Amino acid sequence: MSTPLRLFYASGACSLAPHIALEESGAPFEPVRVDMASGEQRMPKYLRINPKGRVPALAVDDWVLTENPAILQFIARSFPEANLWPQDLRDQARVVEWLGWIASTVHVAYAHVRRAERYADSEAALAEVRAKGMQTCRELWQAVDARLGAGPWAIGERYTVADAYLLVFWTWGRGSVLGFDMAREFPDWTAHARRMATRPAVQRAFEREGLTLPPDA
Ligand SMILES: N[C@@H](CCC(=O)N[C@@H](CS)C(=O)NCC(=O)O)C(=O)O
Repeated sequence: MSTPLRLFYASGACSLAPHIALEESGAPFEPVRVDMASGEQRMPKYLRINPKGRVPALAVDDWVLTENPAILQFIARSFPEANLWPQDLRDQARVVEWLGWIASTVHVAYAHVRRAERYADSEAALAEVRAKGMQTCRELWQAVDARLGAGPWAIGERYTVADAYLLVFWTWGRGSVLGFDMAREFPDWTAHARRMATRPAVQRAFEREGLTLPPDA
């Protein structure tokens, strides 16, 4: 790939997953920070890049790719020497299963708590959406924890982009929105996060985004 990739990301957002994947790939890339606090993702300049008004977006010249599962697969398969995408067909399907579940179910459950205004209008309905979202998140966090039990990585012995994606939701679990005690409630997921934290690529992405590596304090 001749032109460097540009990754549009926001600190601590789900764009952390492709940020880690790019660091793992060893390929040169330009990280472009989008300031979500000031609503930069909804401003015309960014909407020209991604009309959805969301991060991540990955650009090569004028070609722009959005949606984490697509971006993660694209990065992993563009740089095969980094071994972020398995060869075995069943293993590949398992990675796609994780990416699909995280994007369609885990992330969406979190949005019911963090972005309840997407799903309801009245104060009473918003409170219900948040409460139900919280319950669903706890159930899903338990389900992820249970699936990670065998480890060391999401699909077993091989590290893949699914592991980078999972780390986003571990950090959101410890955050103020969900406020889970990750180490106590989700020990296998926390062991996975700790393994992630030993990887230089993860450390570089966390440092650039100003995030605290697991375990935090
Ligand atoms: N389905 C998208 C979701 C992207 C998404 O919702 N990104 C959030 C950050 S984690 C965002 O940009 N939110 C901005 C907003 O809602 O205004 C993906 O997986 O890439």
